[in-house]
Amino acid sequence: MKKVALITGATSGIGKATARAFATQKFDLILCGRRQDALNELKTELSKLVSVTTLCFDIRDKTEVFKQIESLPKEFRNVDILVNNAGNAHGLNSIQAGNTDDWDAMIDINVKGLLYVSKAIIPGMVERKSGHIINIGSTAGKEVYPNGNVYCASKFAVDAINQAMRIDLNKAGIRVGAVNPGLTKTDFSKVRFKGDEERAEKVYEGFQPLLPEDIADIITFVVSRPYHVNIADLTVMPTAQASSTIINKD
Ligand code: 8X3
Repeated sequence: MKKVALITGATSGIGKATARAFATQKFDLILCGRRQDALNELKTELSKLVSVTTLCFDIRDKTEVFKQIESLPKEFRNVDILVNNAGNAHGLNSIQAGNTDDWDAMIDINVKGLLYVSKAIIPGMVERKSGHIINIGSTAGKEVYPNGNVYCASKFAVDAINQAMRIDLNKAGIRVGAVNPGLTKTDFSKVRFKGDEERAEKVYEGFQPLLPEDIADIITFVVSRPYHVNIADLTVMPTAQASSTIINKD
């Protein structure tokens, strides 16, 4: 049977790679993001393989999240797979030097935005007693590292929400699991360092980081297990990474 997948943060990085991987699995796609032009571009590419619709909104905007998801055309309303991917880091400063706007952005996007989207999708899954939620966490949600403070806190929250969803949705028969990537070469560090490409590049120098396609491949594996198999929590790092602070660089 045809499956419908909704991916947040679908216009770049892990979200975009996951959209491409899901299209090869013949999942119909709801691509969510903040840039309509980038959404349109990906829609044009993937429409050759599957049915695609786009929703352009900022997951920080609670009203907009519900409005957009409620506006889905009938054939996309029954979401089988929700990939809570949208999230980012802003700044890498000590707690005493942290910028409160950065803190707001990380909590609003990584935690509250994830909750709003989930809240809009979960009732349908509960009604149908079927669905799969993949929460994209991070190694930063398993281990706090220097200057990671609020970003780590937001990803620890994702870890807690992932566990909580699994408990609360247990009776509804819904699969819930997290994929927690370590260092992955996306725009993540460019966003964290506010467009400073040189500094961002340095994060991934001297070793082979994960690529978004590596994570997309794993997400595809997770969602394609038989329905009685729920991969609850999966952490993946580059071979060169042993922890958030131990990286084998040339
Ligand atoms: C991305 C991994 O180590 O840059 O969430 O925080 S890390």
